[in-house]
Amino acid sequence: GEGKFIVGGNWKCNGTTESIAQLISDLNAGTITKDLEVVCAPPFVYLAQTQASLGPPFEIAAQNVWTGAGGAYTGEISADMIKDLGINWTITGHSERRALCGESNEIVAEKTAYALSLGLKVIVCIGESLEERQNGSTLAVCCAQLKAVAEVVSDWSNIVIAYEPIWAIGTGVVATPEQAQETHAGIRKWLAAAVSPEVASKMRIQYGGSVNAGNCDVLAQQDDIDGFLVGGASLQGDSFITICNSAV
Ligand code: G2H
Repeated sequence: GEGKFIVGGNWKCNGTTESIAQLISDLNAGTITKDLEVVCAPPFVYLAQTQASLGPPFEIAAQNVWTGAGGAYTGEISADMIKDLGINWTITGHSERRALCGESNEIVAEKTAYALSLGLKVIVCIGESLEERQNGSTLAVCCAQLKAVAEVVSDWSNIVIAYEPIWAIGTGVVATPEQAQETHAGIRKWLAAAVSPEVASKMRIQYGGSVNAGNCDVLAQQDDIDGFLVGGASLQGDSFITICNSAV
């Protein structure tokens, strides 16, 4: 794609005050040699700590938001609150939330649209299961996930798509560069037809799923890979900095 390379660090449900202080200190001490965007997503309870200590170029994201404004939604966090903190990003639709918390394509789309309506930038996660890949429905699944978004969103300029094949998440089984490139190209082709050629060419599509310091370079060189969403390796400052510096 045409946009600036963008790497996300999805810290998931990990960390303590102490470990996060160490990670932030390691990130701040790291040397980023490339011109890219970097967004770190700590657990909600560590957002304030991260905001107080993580310096540029690192930006901060929430890992999830509620579908709309606040109210009687015990245990939820609204996009309004994220915006109120001065945080500009959220992730939506991570496969762990789709699978473990029952978030449908429609719920993910609603969350995405609401966050965008407040001016947040959104990393929307999509991806297929192993069974879906094996039965040849990878692109159909990814495009159905995006179609739900297209039904409620008209301006895609603040969206980044993270393609994360579920079988590659946290498993150590990374998609091959060819598999990732093929799916990214298919997603971009769908965007061109279903949304517009301009949105398609500008869209940043991140790859996620067992990205690490050793496999990032060859993935980053694929034409349609415009960044990464990194889980496990984002918890180690040196690995995450290496991944950021794979930006092309
Ligand atoms: C995929 C990814 C981050 P990991 O979930 O979103 O995690 O890099 O640990 O596979």
